[in-house]
Amino acid sequence: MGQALRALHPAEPCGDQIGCWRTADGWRLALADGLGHGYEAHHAATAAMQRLATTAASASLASIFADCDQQLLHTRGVALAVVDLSLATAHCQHAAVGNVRTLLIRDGIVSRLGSARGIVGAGFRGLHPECVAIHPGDWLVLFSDGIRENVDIVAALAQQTPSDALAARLLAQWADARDDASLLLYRH
Ligand SMILES: [Mn+2]
Repeated sequence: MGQALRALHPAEPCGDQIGCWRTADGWRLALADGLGHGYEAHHAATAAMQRLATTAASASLASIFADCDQQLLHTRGVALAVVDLSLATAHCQHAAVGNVRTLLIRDGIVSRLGSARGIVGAGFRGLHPECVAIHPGDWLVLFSDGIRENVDIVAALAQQTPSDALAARLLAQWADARDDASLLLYRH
């Protein structure tokens, strides 16, 4: 596991937030991008993480997203991706709303998991939770739209193991100069 956040303006809190929690049989990973940047974005993203931290891992992603949508009604709202990984079944459940990315990288092949249209906290449509198998050596890579779309993630992760230092180094290379940025790396 590795993670990094970078606020657009060093004097402001980061409007992107990452969560990693150990669950009964695996991990919950989440990345939220509060709309815009600065204090209001930070507040919304932090509220999403607090909600996810206290929601049972057994709850379905559909109910978790519906709950977060209600809880964030009075915030700016967030784009949000959540992965619930079961080590027992070697599968993960994934769902996302808005402009955040989740990639599954296997043997150098990138699969992009789906994200519904909308904003958590202001409504969304077409949430599509997916269940995908995870194999030894697979990477899950979550990042916000503060990272440029055209970066060569496969090459950057070759021969690497995930760490906060690696995430920080890649974020420094890839972060856009116009937004907060965040990157979460997991290797199975
Ligand atoms: Mn953003």
